[in-house]
Amino acid sequence: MSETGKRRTAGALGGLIAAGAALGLGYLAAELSGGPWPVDAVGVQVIDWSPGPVKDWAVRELGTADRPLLRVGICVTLAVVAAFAGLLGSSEHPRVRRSAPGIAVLVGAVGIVFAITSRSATSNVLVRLIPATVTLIVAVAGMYLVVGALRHRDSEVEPEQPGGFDRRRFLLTVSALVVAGAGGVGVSRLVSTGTGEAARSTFRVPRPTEPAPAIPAAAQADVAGAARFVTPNANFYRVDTLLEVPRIDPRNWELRVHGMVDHELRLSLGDLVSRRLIERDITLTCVSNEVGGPYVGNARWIGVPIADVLKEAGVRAGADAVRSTSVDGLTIGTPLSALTDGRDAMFAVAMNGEPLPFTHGFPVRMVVPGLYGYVSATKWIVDFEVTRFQDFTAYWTERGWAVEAPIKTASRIDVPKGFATIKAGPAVAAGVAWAQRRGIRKVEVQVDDGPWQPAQLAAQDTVDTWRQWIFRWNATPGTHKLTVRATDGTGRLQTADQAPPRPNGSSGLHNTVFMVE
Ligand SMILES: Nc1nc2c(c(=O)[nH]1)N[C@H]1C(S)=C(S)[C@@H](COP(=O)(O)O)O[C@H]1N2
Ligand SMILES: [Mo]
Repeated sequence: MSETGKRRTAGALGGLIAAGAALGLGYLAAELSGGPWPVDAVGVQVIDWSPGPVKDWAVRELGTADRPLLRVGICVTLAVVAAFAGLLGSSEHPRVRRSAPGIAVLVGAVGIVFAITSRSATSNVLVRLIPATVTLIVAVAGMYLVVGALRHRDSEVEPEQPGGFDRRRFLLTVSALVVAGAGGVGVSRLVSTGTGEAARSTFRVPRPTEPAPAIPAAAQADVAGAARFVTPNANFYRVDTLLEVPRIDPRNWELRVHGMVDHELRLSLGDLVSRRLIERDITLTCVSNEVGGPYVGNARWIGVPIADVLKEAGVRAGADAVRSTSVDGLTIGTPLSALTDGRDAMFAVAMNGEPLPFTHGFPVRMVVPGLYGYVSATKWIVDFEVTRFQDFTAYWTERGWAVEAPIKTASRIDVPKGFATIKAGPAVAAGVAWAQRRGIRKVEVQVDDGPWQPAQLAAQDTVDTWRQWIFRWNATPGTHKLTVRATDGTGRLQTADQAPPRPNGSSGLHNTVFMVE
């Protein structure tokens, strides 16, 4: 490779490394300040701008991997731009060279704009600016250093190599940048578990005033590969629209209850949990769940009945909805009737005996039995406004999802999995069925195109939880199919009509095809 070629390669590499250092130190600044990492600020804006079909595709094809992939996509884009800037920075022409830090300024400025405008866990603009500003400064400074190290020094250092550059200085510069960037990420890993967890652990799970009855032992279907009746927090599905996870300090949290009420309330976490607390098993389901999909989970929650708080605030005549807002500004609209009709709608503070995990809404989220999460389960809630549906639109309804969305009766086969191979002879299938608020009365399974046969039902915990089922049959060699359907507690059979998740939840029957040997 010619000296010029080497310098160009070094330039591209140096640009990449300068960008990496900027992102690494920006990440540390985000961790320390609580402001958004600029990559996440851009990512959240991309999420908000994505047309419905794109988002549907991402949820369907990428599942929960969509978030890391979005980050990777943005970083790869930045890497290309940074390498290009570095390449320009290796030019012999001073004016071209200067465009390298110029590009860093431009890209950094974009980061600053998104840090201010996009949804994020902090509303304080100054805090929002910190990580983006650090990123910009490091990016520009890094580019300057790289460009400086690449300026060719024909006569002085290596006169015998025209077009060459000071390799020692370049190596020192990029090494320093690598150490800075990697150090930033490394240190932020250390402090992230520390600071966040310390704040979360200041909150002790309160004793429920009304403990839930013990879960019947027979509610758990003991079949290898079937879902656990209670979903462990670590395995609980997560659906939201942020890349960073808000880590609210419980000491600073406050819930504002206002709108069409007689008395506005401002509740600290202490105020909230000093009220009557109920403990309930409730199964959450996401409207984006495809037939047979994983976005459903069952947990034991402790919280304050929302009806109690509404009563205290005094709901004015004419209200029919609540608009709740999470710390990042995302809004959810819930029918007032679902919060006052006697079901166990709550401001939840505990999930399976622990404070809510950060990913599931710490310190407080809503849980409303019978409604899909996007119209009821506001995580990181900070604002609760009693209002009318005609007076607002919520985040998801602005994106083509239904305003009201009760959960549809559904059933799922967990074993045998699709494309599994099982042994011929007596075989066992198992799964779950749910119809929150109505309960499950019957589950039936069809082998190939045979008759519908009743499955054995595990004990029902409550009408708000899913119910497990087991089905035994004699498997004969070959490729076979099982199909499942449920009947809810009102006697209504689950519909076989296929519907996609949008606008108000998928429907259709789940089946699995597998091999018997
Ligand atoms: N703040 C906030 N709350 C939210 C969401 C969100 O994007 N932001 N997503 C909702 C959706 S669509 C669902 S299905 C549930 C999922 O709750 P989980 O992530 O705890 O399982 O949270 C709901 N609450
Ligand atoms: Mo959802």
